[in-house]
Parts: sequence; structure tokens; C-alpha cells
Amino acid sequence: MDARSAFDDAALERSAMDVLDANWTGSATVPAVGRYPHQWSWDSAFVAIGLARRRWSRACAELLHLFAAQWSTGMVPHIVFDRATGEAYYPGPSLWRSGDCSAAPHGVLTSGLVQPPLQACAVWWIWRYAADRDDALGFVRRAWPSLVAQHDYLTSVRDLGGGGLAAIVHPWESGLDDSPVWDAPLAALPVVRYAYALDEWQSDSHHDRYVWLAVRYRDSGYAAGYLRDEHPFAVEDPMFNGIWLASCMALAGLADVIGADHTPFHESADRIRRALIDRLWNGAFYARDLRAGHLIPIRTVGGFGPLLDPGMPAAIVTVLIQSLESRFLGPSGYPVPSCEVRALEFDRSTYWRGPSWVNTNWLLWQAAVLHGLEGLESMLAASTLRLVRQAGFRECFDPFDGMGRGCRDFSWSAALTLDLLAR
Ligand code: 2M8
Repeated sequence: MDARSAFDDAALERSAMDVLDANWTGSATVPAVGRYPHQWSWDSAFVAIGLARRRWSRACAELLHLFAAQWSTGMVPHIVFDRATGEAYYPGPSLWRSGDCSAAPHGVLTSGLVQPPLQACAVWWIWRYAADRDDALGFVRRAWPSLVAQHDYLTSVRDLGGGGLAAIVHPWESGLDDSPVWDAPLAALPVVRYAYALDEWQSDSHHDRYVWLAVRYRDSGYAAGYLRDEHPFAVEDPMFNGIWLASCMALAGLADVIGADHTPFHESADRIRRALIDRLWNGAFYARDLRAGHLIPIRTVGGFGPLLDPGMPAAIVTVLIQSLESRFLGPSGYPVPSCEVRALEFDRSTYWRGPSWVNTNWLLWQAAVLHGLEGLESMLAASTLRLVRQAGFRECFDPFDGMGRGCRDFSWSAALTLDLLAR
């Protein structure tokens, strides 16, 4: 590394830390001040990963704050509301009404949905980069019951298809909210009357249906039986399940750390891998619409989630990498967009329908490390860092010219930059 880039790296690192400090409320990190004024579940996992080497105690506090909002069912909610900002974000606590549900914790207001279960991986990061092994062991022991309960919830309540995968019951649960993959299952819902607060860059009529789905689930009392028998949106998503599999592997490693039995977590990972291949593989990984009973034939970045599995057969890894290179990466030198560039639904400027995101590129970078794909690894790291150097820690980026889109000073873009810089 030459003197100039070392200087640039130090400046980039400082500005990433500044963003994370500004977005820290004293108990958790908001994704972006203003637009996202609460704690989001997978955002916090990415933040903890980024902080693990630099603000170790704060990384622990971030996750413990999330786990304090876990429901007695084991469900880790996708939003933990900050009472100070309350209804500033829509839909806020008054839509979810978690306080009316006996499974929700007292004194904390949350949503009733989940997000990709990345937290065990984040705890593994915190263990791995701790300076003090006793403190690290204490933290892992403290986080362990929450992680196991989260895992048990997904296994027992969310295997709606009965094939070993967890189903998402709302597009927000994917983290890839308006991905074109959800268009068909959303279009199959009845016409709805709820209005959603739109803005100029997130203008999609599906938002009314998002709210309708959330209200239906809430009105069932967030009941498992309702999800199984009546809820009209149920999809097995390869990114969600790939992250779950990675977290099962992390849980197996953490079990060894605290002297627990790792066998059940390896068994879970094996079961998820088999189910991914049996249920979602057809030359690429596609989401399965459980209500319609078929795969949704759209290739998005979500289809690469199973690459997070170190045990994915080499033949499948090869096909996935060929698809990544031929359908997602172009000559622009920017990293992987959220949707296949040639797809009819691709839209370079709309949220999860085309733009490149730091978090999904970081996940793919992890996958490249896992599978020893050195060329891909260095390309993803360099092109993702190029985005934030050019446009700042934006929420997402135009995949052709790197222009920033969405919020500025976005937490996971800053946090994962720290992790990319450290390696
Ligand atoms: C976006 O999702 C929220 C709903 O959960 C929204 O659209 O308002 C997504 O990008 C999601 O992945 C992310 O966790 C959240 C907060 O950054 O924003």
C-alpha cells in the first residue's frame, strides 16, 4: 500500500467512525438520523460487525439492546422503537401495537416481523476480535440464550413449507424490501385501502399492501397458526435462508466456545443446505412462493445468499459465480447490483430493484473469502470501497455510475467500510 492510499484509508476510517458515533443514540445505532430513527435488527448486526475491532463494548451493547426486545416466542423483532422519536417513522409503534401482545417484552415497543437472522454471525465477530478473552466469553454466554431462542423460533414457527427452510411472511422480512421478487406474491393480494407515506425515490404502489399484510398479521395476535393456515404472503427466500445457515455455523462455533453441544447446529446447517438445493435450486437459487406453489423466476442478489454456506457443493458454487460475472457485473467497475441488469424489472435508481448496496456486497465478499475465490474477493472489496470513497456512506448507489442514492451517513455503509478496511 502506498503512502497516499494509507492516508486515504485513515481518513475514510475516521469519517466512518464519525457516522457511527453520530448515529449512536446511547443505547443503539439508528440506520440514518431522520429517515430511520429506531434500531433495525440486521442493520445492528452489520454495525456490530463493523465495530467489533474498534469499539468492542459498543458492539456488544448494540446487540444486547436488540436482544432485550426479543419476544418470549424467540422472535427478534425487525424494529426496536425509540420512544423519543416514536411515530416519526411510518409505520411506527401505533401500527404494530406490540404492547397488546403477551409475547412481547414489557416496556419495549417493537414491530412484529423479523429480518435476516445475522446476529449469531455478529456475535462470532465480537468473539473473534475481542482483546480480552474473559470479557468475550462473558458476552458469548450472555448472548447465547437469545441466539438459541431465535434459532428455535425460526425452526418451529417459520418452516411454513415443511421442507426445512424458514419462510418470510412480509417483504420487509427479507431486508430487500421492494425487490422485484415480491411483485408477483404482492400482486396476488386483494386490492387494499391503507395509505403509505411515499416519497419521490420510493414510489411503489406495493407499499399499501405492505401495510395491509402487517395489519392482518397484527390482528391475528401475531399467531403462529394464522401464519401457517391463513396469511397470504409466505416465501422461502435464498438470502434469508443463506444467512440463517451461516448463523447456524456461527452457533456451532460459539457452542464450542462455551462448552455446549454443537451437533444440533451442524444438523440444522445440513438440513437448510439440503432444503436450499431441493426446494430453491433450478440452475440458480430462486425464491419459492409457498402460496402459489412455485419458484419466482427472477434473479436478484438474494439468489447468492447460499454462497454464505462453506459446505455448498463446488459445482453449484461454480454456476453461481458464472452467473454473478455474466449477469450482474459489467464493465463499470462498481460492485454487484441488487437485481440482474438484463431483467425487465431492473431499475438502476430504485432502492432494491437495481442499485448496489454495501451490505449485500459485503456478504458476497464474505462468501468469496469462504470459498477461496481470491479474484472475486479483491474485486468486491475494491469496488465497494470505491463507491463510498466517491459518494460517501450513502444508503445505496447507482450500479453504473456510482452515484449515491437514498440517505446520507448510513450506518451499515460506514460500519462495513470499517470491516473492509481492516482486512
Ligand atoms: C429498509 O427497510 C425499512 C422497513 O424495514 C423501510 O423501507 O423503511 C430496508 O433497506 C431494510 O433492509 C433496512 O433494514 C431498513 C433500515 O435500514 O430500511
